[in-house]
Amino acid sequence: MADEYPEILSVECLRRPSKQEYTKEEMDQKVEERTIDRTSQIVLRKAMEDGTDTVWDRLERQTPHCKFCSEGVSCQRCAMGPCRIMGGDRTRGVCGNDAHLIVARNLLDWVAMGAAAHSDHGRDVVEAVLKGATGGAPDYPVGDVEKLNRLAKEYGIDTGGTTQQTAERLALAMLDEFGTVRGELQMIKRVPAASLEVYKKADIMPRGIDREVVEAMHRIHMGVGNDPYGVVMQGFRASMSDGWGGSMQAMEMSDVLFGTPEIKTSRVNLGVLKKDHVNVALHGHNPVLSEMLVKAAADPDIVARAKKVGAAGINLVGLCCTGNELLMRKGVPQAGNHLDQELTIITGALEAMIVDYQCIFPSLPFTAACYHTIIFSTSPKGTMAGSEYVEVSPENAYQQSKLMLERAIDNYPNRNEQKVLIPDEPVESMVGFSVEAIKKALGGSLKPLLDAIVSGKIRGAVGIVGCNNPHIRHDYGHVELAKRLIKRDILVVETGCASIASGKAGLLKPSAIEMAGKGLKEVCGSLGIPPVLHMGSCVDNTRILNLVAELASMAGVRIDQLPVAGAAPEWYSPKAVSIAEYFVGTGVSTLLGVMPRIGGSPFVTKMLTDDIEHLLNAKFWVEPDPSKACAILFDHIEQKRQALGM
Ligand code: BF8
Repeated sequence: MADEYPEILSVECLRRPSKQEYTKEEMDQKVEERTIDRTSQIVLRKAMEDGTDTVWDRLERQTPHCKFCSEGVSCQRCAMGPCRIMGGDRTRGVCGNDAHLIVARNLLDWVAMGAAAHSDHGRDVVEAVLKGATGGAPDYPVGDVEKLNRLAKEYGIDTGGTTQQTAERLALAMLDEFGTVRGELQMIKRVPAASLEVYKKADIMPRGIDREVVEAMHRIHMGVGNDPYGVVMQGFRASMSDGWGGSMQAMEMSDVLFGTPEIKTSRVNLGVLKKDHVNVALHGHNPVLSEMLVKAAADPDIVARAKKVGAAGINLVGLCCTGNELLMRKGVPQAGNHLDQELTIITGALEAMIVDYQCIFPSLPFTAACYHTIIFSTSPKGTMAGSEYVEVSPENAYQQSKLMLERAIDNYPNRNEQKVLIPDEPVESMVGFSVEAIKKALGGSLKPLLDAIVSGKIRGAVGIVGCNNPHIRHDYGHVELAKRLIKRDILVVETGCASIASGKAGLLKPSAIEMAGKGLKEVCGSLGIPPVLHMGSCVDNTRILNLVAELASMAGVRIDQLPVAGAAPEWYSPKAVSIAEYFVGTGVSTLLGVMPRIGGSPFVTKMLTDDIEHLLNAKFWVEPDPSKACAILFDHIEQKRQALGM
């Protein structure tokens, strides 16, 4: 068996194919075209000179893409096909489905995938709380008792006994929501009653987290969901089970375990790596692992071992969303976002990268083989060919974390100084804007923010969220949109890779108010905060849901009446599709910078960008140009203001 897969089992350096040679001029041009971040440019240039393959090189080799796949009209859902809708006499697949149904099913598949990923992450966090409370995982005590009690009250749980008893009851109540027989989720009731009515009328109230994902999978099976409208609508309901269920549980229970984020300052970009330290990058999503690594890195045995090999210490840095979680709570510096994951290795200064799951390139062990980096995979769900597997669970996380850090330290002498390039000057960033932290900054409530919006000093707010996608110049979509919005006095709140893009571009510094319009500058300047607020990881998009729910309740209006919008300028992931759908489902119209694969169906495209507004009072736009995107969002916000008589 092993002989059949030699290329998988031998972990060899992933080189750019020799036919894909770049001249010096081409390298200069490509570096500029591929990313706007200065430190990413420096290391990308090194990658090209080293001949190491990157995501951009692979995209180039995959281009041009299949038109049928890009428009969503290829179907691989059963063994009678595969089919493509090509026009002429081929307007239906073998089973008789047309372009609209194929597009709708493919879209629902993506939403379900994204909702499942977020929610399964949520389940892992809740299980860690449960194990911490019942003695199985003593390294996970409750870190925020106040939040625990607040949530318990919301779930109607008695807080009379010990903290552990409350945590156990709350965790069980949340786990019950994955397959509940009660038929409704608890936290969606945070929205104003009038918004709830809209969801009920549209029939997108989620009945259970697993249930909606399973039903989505059922509906896309051949011969079940045979009506594109019904198939698309199930996507909204599945995404709502993510936003108001799985992701919200992940966010709230991570706060319960590790503390609710508070405002703090840290540093961002590839320059956070240190020449004289053992550098270890934490990549993935779940803080259950990364928080333990932070704890283990402070263990005196570990520190002493690092010194013994001649290093000044251990330097933990974050990547992607687990990095965002650590940045928010612990101020751990962030090396970069999605398209920086390979570059972090290519600096030649990384002793180890420790991953759990989601958004991790399967090629990383092969990139690492060009340098000296060890890739550790840790989750049974996220095993990875070519990595070193160290299984981590809440029961053994501390010991396993120490073990991986020891291996990283022992790898420090293998660093080849000739191959090292660490760009200098990380950018200072103010982070940690949980809703609780925003309230604290405002003196205890969101009222001053609402007043500033009503008075017009702040015209409204936009949540810029989501990924990087090599189809878009790295960070360009996020940064250019954010700059334009703040100039027009629109407050920007950010999560995920978008927020890291802003950090690298200096938009998370309080001094960035100089780029803002007069009113926003005045409000943020008086508070000493930046005009772009870092609200965390992708599951922390639920903090944005809570923010709009509270603002709407305070104003006595529905969420869809607020002068707010969402934007995902560089999205790539099915998780982002689920987020976008629960934003729109909740009542927050959302702009996408990358066209989803729905272009092959005029019906589905019109439904999402137009007709759905009659049902949900919110819709999608697709616009890759930041200038035009800003104009769309600004007009939308002004229309909402006008409708409210502001
Ligand atoms: O969950 S923003 S690239 S890292 S999917 Fe992934 Fe997108 Fe980054 Fe986090 Ni979210």
